[in-house]
Amino acid sequence: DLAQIGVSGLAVMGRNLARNLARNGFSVALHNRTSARTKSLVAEHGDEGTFVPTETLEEFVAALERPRRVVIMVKAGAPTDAVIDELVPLLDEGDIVIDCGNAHYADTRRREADLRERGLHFVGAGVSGGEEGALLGPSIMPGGSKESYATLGPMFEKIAAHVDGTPCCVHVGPDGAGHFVKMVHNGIEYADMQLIAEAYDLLRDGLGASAADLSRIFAEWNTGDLASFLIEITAEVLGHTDAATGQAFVDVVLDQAEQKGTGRWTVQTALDLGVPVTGIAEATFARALSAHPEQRDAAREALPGPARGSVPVSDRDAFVDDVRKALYASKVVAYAQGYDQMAAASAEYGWDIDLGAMATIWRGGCIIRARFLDRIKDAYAEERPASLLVAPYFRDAVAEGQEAWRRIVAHAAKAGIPTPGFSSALAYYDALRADRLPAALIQGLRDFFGAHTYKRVDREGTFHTLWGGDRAEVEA
Ligand code: NBP
Repeated sequence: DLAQIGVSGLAVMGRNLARNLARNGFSVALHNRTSARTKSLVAEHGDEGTFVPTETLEEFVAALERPRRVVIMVKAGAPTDAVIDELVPLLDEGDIVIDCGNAHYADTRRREADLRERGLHFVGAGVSGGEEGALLGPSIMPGGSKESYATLGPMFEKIAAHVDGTPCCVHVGPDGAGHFVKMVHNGIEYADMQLIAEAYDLLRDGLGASAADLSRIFAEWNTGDLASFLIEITAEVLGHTDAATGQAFVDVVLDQAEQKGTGRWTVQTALDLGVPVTGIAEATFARALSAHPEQRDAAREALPGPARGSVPVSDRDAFVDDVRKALYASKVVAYAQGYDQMAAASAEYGWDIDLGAMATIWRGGCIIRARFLDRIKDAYAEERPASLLVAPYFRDAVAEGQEAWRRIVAHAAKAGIPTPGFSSALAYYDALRADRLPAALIQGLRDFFGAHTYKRVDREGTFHTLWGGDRAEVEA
């Protein structure tokens, strides 16, 4: 019997995705560059469903029913191209190649165009949820043609996470739309984690709470508006004790954050689209700053400033609550910016992304799954708001928390605790709501040194002042 779908690339993600498909009743052909992974999967989990192990790509392709559905789950970049190049000559018109790795959306656009020319469908599908999600139900963000989704969608919707009976999988849009949205998801994940880390820092050093106290505080927060996977696992990580030393685990971990690049891609792309994603950018830069130990050593010696925790907190409970509100407000800003970026890309590439549906499919399976995504879904249910921040629910929630937010940012500045996420989010909020921005002065300066011209508030037209002469204004 021919298999309904094939998976090539059986490291942690591919292996679990293949098992998830098999457990849901689909027959799965298996392939990996080195066949040891294929063999161990069948040896350890062969009883979970119908697997068809193969050793060569030729065998793999021959094992699949047509049109073939071939999932590639290998390292992003050159390895993905290597597998596609080897695979394509073996396929027939109408077959579907699905890249479930973390590809850059521009690569996906290139591959999709290339395969389309050869009569094949190429689907770049974002898959979130890590190892466990792949096995038990990830959030899946497939791009590619509508036609390919018609055959693929029902399978993916079945293996995806479900929330209130709704699958966390939807056709995002053509070509690279799925991988774009996955990239922004990861960018928001960076921002979310940075904000959580700042809340931790403020409470740990600003208030002097222990890691165990903080574990309880985060567990408590996880019962309210902030309820989310990341807050839940923050409580877990902070509550963990290092077996070797008996210290809090968080205290024995080197404070240098690593990154695999999706945050950076999100920011690079946002710069090109002209969308301010300050929350994601600050989060990406904060990781970069942490990862320069020599510079930090030199600065620790040389730069004066207040000692952490030197600003007293009079009401501890009120301070904890203020931090919670600041975290929530900053998080809304980070999401608002990420949604703006998806909207801008959708317009730029003609993807017609349903932004409310993105919130729906992020409610389960993925790393940023959170209670408040339901509210985002609602915010996009009717007319698209100019910003998530002006959607009534979020407008009110942020307004309610803004006094606390301002107190916390001021406290952090006085106490020398860096809060790039909280502070930049507040600056964004204030800039967005400003009557007038100092951009007027910037335009004046640009006109002075470069004759870049300006517009006026009181008249149509484009103007230039003769700065080097009599300073008369001329129409440009
Ligand atoms: P890795 O990203 O570690 O890739 C390992 C797989 O790539 C193995 O199957 C390996 O084959 C294969 N491979 C490589 Br490397 N070079 C190859 C080549 N030239 N030709 C053929 N196969 C090649 O695996 P992963 O952690 O399972 O992730 C898979 C994808 O899923 C990645 O794109 C990743 O970014 C994405 N992703 C990962 C997570 C996560 O939590 N880990 C979450 C979401 C998405 P071999 O066995 O023969 O060496």
